[in-house]
Amino acid sequence: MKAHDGLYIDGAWRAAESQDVIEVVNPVDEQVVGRVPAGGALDVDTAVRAARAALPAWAATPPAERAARLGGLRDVLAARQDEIAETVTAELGSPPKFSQTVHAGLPIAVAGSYAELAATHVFKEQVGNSTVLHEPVGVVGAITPWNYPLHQIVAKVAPALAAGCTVVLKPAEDTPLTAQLFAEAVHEAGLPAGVFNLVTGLGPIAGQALAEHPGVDLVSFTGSTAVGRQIGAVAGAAVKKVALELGGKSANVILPGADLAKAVNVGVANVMANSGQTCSAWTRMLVHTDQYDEAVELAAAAAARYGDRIGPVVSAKQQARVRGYIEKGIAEGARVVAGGPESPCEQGYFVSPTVFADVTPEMTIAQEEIFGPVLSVLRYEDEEDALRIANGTVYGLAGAVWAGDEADAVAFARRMETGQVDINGGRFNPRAPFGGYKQSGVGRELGAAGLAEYLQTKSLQF
Ligand code: TXE
Repeated sequence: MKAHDGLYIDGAWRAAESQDVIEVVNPVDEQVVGRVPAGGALDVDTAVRAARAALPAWAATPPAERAARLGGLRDVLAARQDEIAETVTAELGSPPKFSQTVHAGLPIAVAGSYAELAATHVFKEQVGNSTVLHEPVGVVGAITPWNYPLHQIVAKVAPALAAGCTVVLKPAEDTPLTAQLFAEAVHEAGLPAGVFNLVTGLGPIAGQALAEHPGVDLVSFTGSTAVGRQIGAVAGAAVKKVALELGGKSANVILPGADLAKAVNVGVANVMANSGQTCSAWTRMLVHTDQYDEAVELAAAAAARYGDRIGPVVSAKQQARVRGYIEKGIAEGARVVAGGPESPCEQGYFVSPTVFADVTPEMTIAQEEIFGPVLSVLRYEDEEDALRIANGTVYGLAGAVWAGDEADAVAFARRMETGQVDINGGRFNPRAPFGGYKQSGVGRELGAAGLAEYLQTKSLQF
């Protein structure tokens, strides 16, 4: 696997000040697939200075031209789709087909959507005697996780560039090779030097230095709620803008009258996708008590069919974490009906697709984000009970409602405290706003709402 031994700063690959190195491990065979620099505070400072220097010219570039550059970036990503998929598979361990369609396909669509939005967005409007200008926020510090390595990057960098901001990216230490490939694509697309900069490194070192840097105007973070809280505190103290996309514990609510088999099968597929490492995954399935036993049986059968078709989780640390949650579920009295804590393979960070029955709302596995292929099936007595359970966590990222009558599903969805809800299956829309209620985050990504995060407003009165 190709790996650069430098950082991409001011339009070129440069040696890091820091001598530290990150070894990238393939989660399937535990072999090292690349080594990248672990940048330090000095490297972050160099990158932020480059982004600041590039800001005035990029902010003043007409939106149509920024749109054209983003279109070029989309085309380079599309031309390199196979390479992206291979890189993600090498460092995340995801099955090749999933890497191709989702890990590579989705960010290409998102980059394309921002090429269009940059061209059509209203950056200047007249309100009575005022001209209202929507101006770039400035230098963006983007900190991304490993679960969707390229999507998480593009969902921040594309709208930031569309808005006229410049960016320093600190990607997850588990998946820096995809980030390097993205930097290559930015270069190939001919974006001006300094508009996008990449500092690979560790969270508490490079990530923290970026969040704290006074030259950063906005920190956009996706990751754990614990780190999000720290970054929010740092940003709050400095009165700088912050966008946080954090964890979830989403409910898949199956109302009586829904197509039960379809709702359960799609629900299991949703949790198992990407080995459960999706913040919006429907990790709690809520079923009416009359249909509970049938649903559990269907879910266990569906999970068993997944068997060897899901990839590993990202790291030994994540595998241990997920295993800990499965053991905790058993200890608290939930019943394993598929999978369990034992790894199905001798080598690699694999976790068996696991389904728990007899889960009650207050159990740890029904409250905390597991981030592995683990589904909890809960029972409810009536719709009010279902709503109370669905809304009964600190999170509010996503969810699903299934009903015989779509209007019933919509009525229920409107009462859910969550940022997005799929109705009778739904289909992911890369242009619809994505983000959380409650402790799932602050701000939105994707579409026009995602672009708005990177703009600030100025009014001129006449
Ligand atoms: O996350 P971290 P981890 C959740 C999920 C998972 C758990 C832990 O539940 O099991 O978080 O994953 C950087 N200052 N999600 O440990 O640590 C880090 O380098 C600045 C949900 O991987 O939050 C990486 O780039 N940055 C999620 C990014 O933060 C810091 C996706 C995320 O890592 C930092 C991933 C610090 N002090 C995990 N410490 C989602 N919402 O999609 C770490 N980082």
